[in-house]
Amino acid sequence: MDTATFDLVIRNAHIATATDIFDADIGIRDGRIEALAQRLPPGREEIDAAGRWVLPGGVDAHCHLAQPTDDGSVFADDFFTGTRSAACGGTTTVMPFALQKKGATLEESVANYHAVSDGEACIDYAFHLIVADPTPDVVERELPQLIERGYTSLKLYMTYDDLKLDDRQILDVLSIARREGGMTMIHAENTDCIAWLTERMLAKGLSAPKFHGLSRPVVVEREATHRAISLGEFLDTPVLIVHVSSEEATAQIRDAQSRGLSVYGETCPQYLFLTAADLDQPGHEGAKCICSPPPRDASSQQAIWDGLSNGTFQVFSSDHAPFRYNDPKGKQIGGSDGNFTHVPNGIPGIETRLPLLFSEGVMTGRIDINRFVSVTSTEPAKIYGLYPRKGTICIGADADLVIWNTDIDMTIRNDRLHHNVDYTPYEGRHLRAWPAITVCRGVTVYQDGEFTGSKGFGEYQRCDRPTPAKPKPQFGRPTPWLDVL
Ligand code: DUC
Ligand code: ZN
Ligand code: ZN
Repeated sequence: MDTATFDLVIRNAHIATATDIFDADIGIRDGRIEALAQRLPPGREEIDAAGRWVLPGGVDAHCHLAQPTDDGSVFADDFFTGTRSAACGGTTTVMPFALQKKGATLEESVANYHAVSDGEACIDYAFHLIVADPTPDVVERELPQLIERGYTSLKLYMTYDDLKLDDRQILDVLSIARREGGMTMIHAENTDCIAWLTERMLAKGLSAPKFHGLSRPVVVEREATHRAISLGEFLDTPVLIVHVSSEEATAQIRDAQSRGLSVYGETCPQYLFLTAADLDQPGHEGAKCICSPPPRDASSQQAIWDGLSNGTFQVFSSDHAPFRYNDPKGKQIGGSDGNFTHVPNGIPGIETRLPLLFSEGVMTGRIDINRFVSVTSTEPAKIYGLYPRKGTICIGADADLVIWNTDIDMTIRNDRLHHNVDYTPYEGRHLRAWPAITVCRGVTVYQDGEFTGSKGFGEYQRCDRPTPAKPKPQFGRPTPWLDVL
C-alpha cells in the first residue's frame, strides 16, 4: 500500500519569494504545492535541498521561438530545443510571440503558433500577440475576442519595416487594450531616424557589423520611449517598454513612474553583460551580438543595474532570438561579409538568463534575492496574468521550483548549453551559480547538467487579464478628452 502523502517532497528548502525568506519542506501533489511546513510526512519521491536556495521557477516573458520571418532567415530554436534550453537554466514558463504578418489575421497567426508549439514544449508556455497589421477588423473584432480567450498581452513595434506601426495605429491598439484589459508591450526605437541614418552610413561604406550600434543611437531609443509613454499617457493606458538598453530610456520610464503613470520596464542580460565593443570583432563575428536596441557602454550597463535594483524595471527577460552563426539562414544570410542591415537581429540567452543574474547580481550584492525572484519570475507572472499559478511559492501554486547550486566556479561554454545555436555571446564568462534541479509542475526537468524532461510535457497557459493592465484612477490628473471617446 502506498502511504505517501505527497508525490514529491523537497526537504530542507531555503525558500525565497519576491517578499519573504523562510525554511520549509515543500509538499507537492498533482503538480501543485500542497503544503509548506517543517517535517512534512513522506512523499513518494523525495529531494533533499540541503539548505540550498529554492526559488520559484523562472518566467521568461520575452523570447522568440519558431517565429516566422520575412527575409528567409530561420530561428534556430523551435519549441522543443528552446524550452529544453530554458529548463536547463532554471526557467519553467516561457512567453514567446504569436506574430501576425501583415495581411494575416490574428486568428490564423495564433492557430499557426499553436500548431508549432502544442505537443512540442518541455515546460509551460503562453503567448503574447504581435500586432503588425491593425486593420479595423483586427482591432475591433479579433483583439477583444482573443483577449477574452486568454491572449491578454500584445507587442507593438515602432521599427522594423515588416512590423512597425505609426502613432495613429498604436493609438488604435492601445485604446482597445485599455477597454479590454490587455497589457501592451512596446519596442521603442524611432524607425525613420534609423532608416535615414543607415542610408547615409551605407553610402559611406560603414557596413560592418560594428556599425549596427551607430545606426541606432541612444537618442533613437530615448525619443521613441518618450513617445510610447506619452501615447499611453494620452489614452490613460498602461504600457510596458521592452528590452531597455540605455540610461536615457531608463530615465524616461522612471520619470513616468514618478509621475504616477502605469509604465513598466523590461531589460535583458545583453544590456548588463555586452557593450558596443562586442560587435567590433574580427571579420563578420560581430554579427553574433547584433540585436536591437544594441548593447551600449559601461555607463549604460551601470544604469541598467541601477534600474533593476531600484525597481524601475519589473521584468528581466532573455529576449532570446536565436540565429546560428555559421548558417546561410542565420547570421550570415547576407553572406560572410554582408552589411549589418542583412543580419537578423537577436542573440541567444534563454538558458543563461538566470545564472548570469544570480551570479553577477545576487552573489555580488547588486540586487538581493527577493528582487531576483521578483524580476525573473513574480512580476512577469503578475504583469502577464499568470500569477499566482506561476511566479511564486505558495500553497496552490504550480510546483515550478529551482534548487540553486551557488557553490560552483564554472565557465560558460556553448557546448554545455542545450539550445540549437552554434555560439553563445557569453562564451568564457565565469559563473558562480547554476540550477542544480529544475522542477516544472512537480516533475524534474533538469538535474546536474542533464535535461531530464520530455517533449510535450509543457502545457499551454491561458492568461488572465493582468491587474497591472488596468488603468489607474486619475486623481488630480484630469483627462477631459477621454470623456469624448
Ligand atoms: N530585437 C527585437 O526586437 N526582437 C528580437 C531580437 C532583437 O534584437
Ligand atoms: Zn523588440
Ligand atoms: Zn524580442
